[in-house]
Amino acid sequence: MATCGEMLVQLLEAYGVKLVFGIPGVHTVELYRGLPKTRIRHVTARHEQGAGFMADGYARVTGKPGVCFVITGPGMTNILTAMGQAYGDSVPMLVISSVNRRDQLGMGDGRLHELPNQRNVVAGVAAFSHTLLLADQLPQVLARAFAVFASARPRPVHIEIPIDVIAEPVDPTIMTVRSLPSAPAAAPEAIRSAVAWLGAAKKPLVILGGGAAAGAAEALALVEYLDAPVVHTVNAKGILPPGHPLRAGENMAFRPVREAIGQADAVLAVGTEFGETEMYPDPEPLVFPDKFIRIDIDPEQLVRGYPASLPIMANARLALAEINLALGVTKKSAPRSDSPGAKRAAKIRAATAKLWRPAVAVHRRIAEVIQKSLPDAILVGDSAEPVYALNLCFEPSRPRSFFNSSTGYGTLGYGVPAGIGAKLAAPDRPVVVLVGDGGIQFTIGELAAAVEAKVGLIVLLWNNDGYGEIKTYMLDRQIAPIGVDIFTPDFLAIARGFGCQATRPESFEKLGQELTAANARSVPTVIEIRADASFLMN
Ligand SMILES: Cc1ncc(C[n+]2csc(CCOP(=O)(O)OP(=O)(O)O)c2C)c(N)n1
Ligand SMILES: [Mg+2]
Repeated sequence: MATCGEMLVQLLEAYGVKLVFGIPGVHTVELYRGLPKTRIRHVTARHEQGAGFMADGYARVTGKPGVCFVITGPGMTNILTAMGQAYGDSVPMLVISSVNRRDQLGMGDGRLHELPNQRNVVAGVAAFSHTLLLADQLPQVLARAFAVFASARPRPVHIEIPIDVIAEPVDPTIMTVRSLPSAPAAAPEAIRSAVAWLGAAKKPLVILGGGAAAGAAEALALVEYLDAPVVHTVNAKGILPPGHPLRAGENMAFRPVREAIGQADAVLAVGTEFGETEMYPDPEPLVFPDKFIRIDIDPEQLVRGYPASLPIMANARLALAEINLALGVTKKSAPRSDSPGAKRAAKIRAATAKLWRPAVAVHRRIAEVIQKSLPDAILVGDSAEPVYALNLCFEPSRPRSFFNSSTGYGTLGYGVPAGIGAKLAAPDRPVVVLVGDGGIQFTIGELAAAVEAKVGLIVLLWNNDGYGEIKTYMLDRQIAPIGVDIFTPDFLAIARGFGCQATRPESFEKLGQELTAANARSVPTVIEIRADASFLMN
């Protein structure tokens, strides 16, 4: 007879799970007992928050849920921040934790790792949080989790298993995977209305959000057919290939973008919640035309914030494919730079670029070196100056290749561990982490996890000796900059101590060489750029 814990890992494998991120403890060892009988690889983090961010990075690159094993109590509270980031950015994640024995739940006896009402603590950052009270219920509860990942708004799911239940023998014949529902398609009448509006529009505009990445090819074909300028969020980057003439730009805080939205005669927004960080730091309200179509998998999202005049509840790919079919969009029409839509897009782009802060230019040059040395790189960012700059201008080679924690929940400490997850998801692609000296200190221990997992991650560390963004914010508001000029350690020595390669290039040319060399290694490389380096000033 197998135990509940052993069956759990077998079921995970049957659902396609290849990697689990975690830190074992006496409360979760029974989850590990069965692992050697599967092909699931366990990647050990140095802090549960790191495990959660790794799962997040893995999920954003693959579109599949990242899975974590954590202990009751501190393991669970440690991973909450990562779940918060994944919740905010609609990332699929499965967190399996232990919890105290059933007969001890809620008793407050001071048991090891006891966290009163653990499930309630987690519920706010999860699609659902479930306590498995009977081992036989495992197949149903796991199927519920994978049903969310298959066909609902992606979000973290938490399943906690009492330590007596994990060790219980179960009947293997009932431990089976269930057929999962397919993603929802749109109502035919909604598609007909959308087609009528879009087909008749003279000045359409399309806003793409992270949810549209699921239908990237369909979205690209549609905007080219419509000749519609495209505004996209950070998580939609890459849906339009680099240099695409219809790219109008990002960040809806900029007046030229806002005006273009207001002047369009039909707007289609796909898979976006119009989050505040897409309009940061100046979230003036947007004005939409009467013909405002939204496609979203989350019905509530369609009536929040900017409610659509034509709400379409569906998976983005399915809805876009239906619209394309009805409009007769068969294949990609070659993008033309002299079309009316491309001219509108170019105007918005040019007017917006004039409003960027001067600091953007430095980070753009660094990004150019990255793209020249490592053209297909995935850029995983923390929440730091280079990230805000590249959110405005970077054009990755394809979707799911540029993401960071400056969006949504906006935590620090995401970059390094999320980069590890991304590299494990796409081992053949370069992964470059953009992180500041403040953010890296939150999760610097994960460099050890990266060395151990043999991931050739590239960490581009922007060192300005402090919480630069917050210092600027304080100074702009005539607040004395307290708490922002921080002591920063010798990062190169620390990186080497962890077993990483470490270097501080002093020219753009050297930076390019270091990036290329780093990409050939199977150990991580930390490349430090000092914000006051003289080569950046030229
Ligand atoms: C967990 C958490 N604590 C605090 C903040 C507030 N915060 C946002 S950016 C920032 C500065 C980060 O410093 P660093 O990583 O060095 O980036 P820099 O702005 O200097 O480029 C801080 C403290 C946050 N976003 N998340
Ligand atoms: Mg800094």
